[in-house]
Amino acid sequence: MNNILIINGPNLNMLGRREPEIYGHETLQDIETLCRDTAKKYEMKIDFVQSNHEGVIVDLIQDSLDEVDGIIINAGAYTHTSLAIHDALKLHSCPIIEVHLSDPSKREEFRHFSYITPIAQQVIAGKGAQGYVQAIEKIKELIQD
Ligand code: DHK
Repeated sequence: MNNILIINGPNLNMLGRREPEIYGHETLQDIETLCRDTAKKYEMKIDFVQSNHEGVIVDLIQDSLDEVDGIIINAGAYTHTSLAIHDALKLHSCPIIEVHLSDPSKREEFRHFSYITPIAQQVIAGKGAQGYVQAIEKIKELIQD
């Protein structure tokens, strides 16, 4: 069974009450349930994690080396700042999909650059919680190829 790691960065634990007009009304728990239902449908196993701490995310990425078949990451604000997360992801040879609930390219200029994009097979942005479902489907497709 394919094993997918889904990583959520800072402030994503506040979904539901965090700028709902931008991030939607779903909580992170709702998104986790959606991901678990999707993974079950495709007979995949997921680890769904969230951290507000850059080093913890780096540790999670390192610890998953040789353990996962794909990574889905919404690094939150670390998307735009973290060379450390970029470098950790580069250790992996499995497919990596970058997800954002909003579309950072249509927001403030400081959100336009991403350290994740250069190492991601695909970026899914502006699709809300459904973006996570699309990311799981894309990973499935990439693993099969
Ligand atoms: C989430 C965040 O926390 C922001 O810092 C990013 C991203 C966008 C999202 O849309 O999911 O800029």
